[in-house]
Amino acid sequence: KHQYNQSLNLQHTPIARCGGEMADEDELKLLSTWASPWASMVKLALHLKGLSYENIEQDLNCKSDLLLAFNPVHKKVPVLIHNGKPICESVVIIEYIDEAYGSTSPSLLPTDPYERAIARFWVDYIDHKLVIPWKVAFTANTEEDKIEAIKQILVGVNVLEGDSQGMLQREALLRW
Ligand SMILES: N[C@@H](CCC(=O)N[C@@H](CS)C(=O)NCC(=O)O)C(=O)O
Repeated sequence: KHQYNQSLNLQHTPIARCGGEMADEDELKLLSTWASPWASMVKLALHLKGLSYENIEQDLNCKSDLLLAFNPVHKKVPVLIHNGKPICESVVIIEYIDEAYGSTSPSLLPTDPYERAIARFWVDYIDHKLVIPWKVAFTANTEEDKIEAIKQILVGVNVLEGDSQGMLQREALLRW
């Protein structure tokens, strides 16, 4: 086992036990900015999972070596650093912490595969139809671009609310 770990340079790496518990020291650092909705989603997930972490605020106008080293592909926040290993992209991070800390905290995703697929569908929907247009509106250079992005958000919200109304009605009908 020792030789195997040495060949993979795993001798100092904490081992993820089955069920997701982490052995030895367990350190979580988050590269984020206060204004990032994607970083806020990760912070919310960390809080829901009851995990403590060190937040390292980033200046996106002058990106740190840490951010460039840990997210060389996109150079964006959020980045979670778990025991020195980076995980990028908010949804990937959230699913990672849900799996890595599966047995020690409440699950964020449903256990049923179909329900998981539905949850992922709405996560993707919110990202593309609400959060991305919100960022466009926030950073738009012209009033027209801003108005166009806000219109897209309103359409997205209507679909979301319409569906939740529909689901509530279906639930009520089923109970009746
Ligand atoms: N798809 C990414 C989006 C992350 C993102 O766009 N982050 C912005 C801050 S809100 C960023 O770091 N921007 C820096 C840049 O674009 O150079 C995720 O879900 O994590």
